Amino acid sequence: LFVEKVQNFILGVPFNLGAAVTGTEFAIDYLFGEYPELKNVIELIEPVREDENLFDKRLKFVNSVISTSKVLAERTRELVTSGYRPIVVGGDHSISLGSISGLLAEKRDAGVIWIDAHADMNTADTSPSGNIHGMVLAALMGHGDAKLTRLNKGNFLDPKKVLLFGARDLDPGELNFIEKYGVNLITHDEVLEMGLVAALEKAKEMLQVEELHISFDLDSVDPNFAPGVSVPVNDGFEKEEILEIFSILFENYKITSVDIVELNPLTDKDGKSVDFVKELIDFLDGVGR
Ligand code: NNH
Ligand code: MN
Ligand code: MN
Ligand code: MN
Repeated sequence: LFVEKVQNFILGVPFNLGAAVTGTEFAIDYLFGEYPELKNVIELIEPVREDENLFDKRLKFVNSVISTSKVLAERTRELVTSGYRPIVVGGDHSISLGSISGLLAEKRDAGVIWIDAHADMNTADTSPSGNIHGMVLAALMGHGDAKLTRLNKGNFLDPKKVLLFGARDLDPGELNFIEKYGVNLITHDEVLEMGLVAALEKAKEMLQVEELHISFDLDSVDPNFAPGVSVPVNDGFEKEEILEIFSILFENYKITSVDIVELNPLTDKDGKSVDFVKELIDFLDGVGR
């Protein structure tokens, strides 16, 4: 049997307005700038900068988030339709509103694993910060401000097809959300208790989908190994564990697309985080299908 290898296609999105701090807008240069040959194999999605109501503390920079996500959604959809696997490198996590909306426009039944210290399931009403990178997963399931939920044109994610993996910093509103809508959750503590392989077995039982999008937030990693993020949280996965998670997911599912987000050059130390992200991108290049 001849199985054609799915070609990865890297989209770089140097965007930071979904987060409170500056930094992630420099991640693409930080990653690819010193490798001109790599810069040839990535395509840049230029952030769209819109006028904003700076008094709106509930949905900060919402117009720019939406406009940028629209462009990214369109491009992601085209790539998926053409048989590519988009690898969307951020940028802050708000860009997943674009990548996942684009994917769902083409593949309505795909699931999502959200590997993150956080749940990103706040709404404007529950958010402690007003930062949209903490709201995108709720919006993709159809909850939150209409400005955000409109973006994917009703192709909402079914909570049963979403799995939060490795969360260790959940806000009260997010815990309610998870309970109320039945979102699948395996916390970082649970992974430590069960062991990684058993946790991924459980993930397989919970997430009964064929096609899967991996949304990888670098702050899921222990800050000792990847300090270069915007919202660090103590503990977290080790680098080898992340590579093992990706390997097993590629065995268990058809991986349609991947986000790699929240790399922040301004908080990185000794290039630890950027080296790890490069290693992950190299790994994705080598995967079999
Ligand atoms: N939960 C917090 C918020 O809504 C922090 C979110 N920050 C993230 N998410 N980096 O991945 O603002
Ligand atoms: Mn996140
Ligand atoms: Mn996070
Ligand atoms: Mn640890």
